[in-house]
Amino acid sequence: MATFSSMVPSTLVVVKTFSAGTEGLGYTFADAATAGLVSEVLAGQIRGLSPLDVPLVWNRMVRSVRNLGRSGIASMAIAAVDMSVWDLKAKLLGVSVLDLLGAARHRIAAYGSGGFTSYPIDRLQEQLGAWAASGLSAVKMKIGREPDKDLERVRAARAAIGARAELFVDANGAYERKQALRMALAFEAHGVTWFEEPVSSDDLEGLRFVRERAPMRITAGEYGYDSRYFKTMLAAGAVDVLQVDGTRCAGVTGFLAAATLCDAFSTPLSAHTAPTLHAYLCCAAKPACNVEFFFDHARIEQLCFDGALRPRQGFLVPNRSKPGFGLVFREAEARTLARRSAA
Ligand code: SMN
Ligand code: MG
Repeated sequence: MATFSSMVPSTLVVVKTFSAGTEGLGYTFADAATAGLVSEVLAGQIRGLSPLDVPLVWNRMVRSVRNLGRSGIASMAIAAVDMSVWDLKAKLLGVSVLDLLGAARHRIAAYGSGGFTSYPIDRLQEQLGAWAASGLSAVKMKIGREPDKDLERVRAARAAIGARAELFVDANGAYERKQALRMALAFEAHGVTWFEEPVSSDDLEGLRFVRERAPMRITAGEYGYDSRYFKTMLAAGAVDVLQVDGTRCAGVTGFLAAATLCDAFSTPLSAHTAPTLHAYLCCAAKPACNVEFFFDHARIEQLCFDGALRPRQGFLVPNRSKPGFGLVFREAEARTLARRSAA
């Protein structure tokens, strides 16, 4: 477990599982308490099970957190272990996770995500402009902390990227319903094509209200920890694109279940953060439309893992020549970096 300071401190929790001398690797971005839950609760539940029987392993873990609460930290802990078991299974079979799951596509579009509200305009423009120039077909910025400044920031972002890329905005639920709608109509003039969490994602009627009146796609789902959450959001007609985060919704297994729901509701799926993990999953999941290349997680993946993916001409391409997720944990470097970051 290692904490990296940046705009918001991100803690990387890495889980190793073992079978027949082979090591599986999984991770999540979560509170440090997640690591304790893995070692104190989950490890004892799955010891001795076969990594080939992933659903059995997953069910054991889910059952073991019944009285702790299935969402939040417990779900993120299960996510890291589940990813590790999928990685282990693929390695034992000598294939990449994408070959194990079967590919629906060979590469997936990545969108650059950063543009934090704490950035001054020049930094915002530099970051988004560089992503657009590198070939990413969409970039995302944060809005909503100071609503008075949002339009000016959106205008500046569009000026920096020109017509090269789509512009996405993420309000993290900062607006009231009608305020969100007014902003959506104003953003349209700057070609915003994706409005994430215009109102709180707990307000499903509010999301639907904005969705039915705004021209761009309305998206949400990043706080989804289980299938019931996603099903409720989809059934409410709240989103044009469902955002799913496998590091939160109980891993590869939970992500694939969400993808099946997206299929059933004819709704595209976008992966939230953790780009390397999600590149593999989005190439396997039929309804996937893109992966978020979230600046902070991409940076941590690059620092901590050999084999972390970077976009090539706007796409993430899983490495099918390596077993599992193709990652090697740079443990010593990660520990040093985390210590330095904490100092
Ligand atoms: C986000 C929230 C929490 C962690 C990472 C990223 C953000 C996003 O809402 O969608 O990028
Ligand atoms: Mg978001």
